[in-house]
Amino acid sequence: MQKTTVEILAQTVDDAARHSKPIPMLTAHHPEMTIEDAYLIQRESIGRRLQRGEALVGLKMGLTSQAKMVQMGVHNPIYGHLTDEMSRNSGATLVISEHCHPRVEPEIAFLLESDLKGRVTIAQAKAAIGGICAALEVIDSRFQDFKFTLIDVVADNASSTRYVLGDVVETRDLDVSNLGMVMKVDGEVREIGSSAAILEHPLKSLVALVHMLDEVGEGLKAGQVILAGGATKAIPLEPNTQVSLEVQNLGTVEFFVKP
Ligand code: OOG
Ligand code: MG
Repeated sequence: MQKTTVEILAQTVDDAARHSKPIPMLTAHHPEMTIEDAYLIQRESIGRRLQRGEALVGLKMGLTSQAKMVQMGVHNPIYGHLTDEMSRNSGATLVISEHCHPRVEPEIAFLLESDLKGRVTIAQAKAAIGGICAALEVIDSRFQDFKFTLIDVVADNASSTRYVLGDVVETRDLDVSNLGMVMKVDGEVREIGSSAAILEHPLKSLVALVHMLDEVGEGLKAGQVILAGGATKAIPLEPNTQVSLEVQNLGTVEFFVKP
């Protein structure tokens, strides 16, 4: 794919995000697009955000659980980039009209205290973690009806739009392999899961991310936040509700939803 086409399609997804206006899938008009093209478009669209003054603060894994793969009909893990503009504190209010059709999913986040690059092992990935927290990710596909192919969702920065982190638990010794996760709306249980649903172990998700980045000569940096991926299917945000997630040993994170 030509550089100019990459730039045009990056602008298309970026504009759809900025104006909360869903667009047709990019592959509808560009059936020749490859997954490599899609990641180039993703990086170009993040470049546009950085030019507007946003800062890159981390990365996310997506489609790492069976529940998510089944829900979206896409069966390969992917990654996306996170900027400071997407971050909200626990207790914040999120506004539905700032998005196309936002959904929320329960996650675990890692905060890195050292760089991670290359063909790292699970032990090396674990040693690079300085903190862990419960996280709610709000995703918002820019594609009509929240429907996409693997290539489209990668170009759309893995549907990233907002994420909310709970308090940081500063222990890399915590066993995150099978932590209970309960997501509630207005105090009513909506999704129940385990961190084991995230590629069998959230640390495997972190390792998979580092390996995918290594394929393009990149790596993770100290200070970055990494979302490991949704443990259950995502549910649509409903106006005038409170969404919370409790993760075993990690505490609770919550946000409020306005129309
Ligand atoms: C793609 C993003 C998936 C996750 O945690 O699985 C994702 C989507 O479902 O729109 O963030
Ligand atoms: Mg997610």
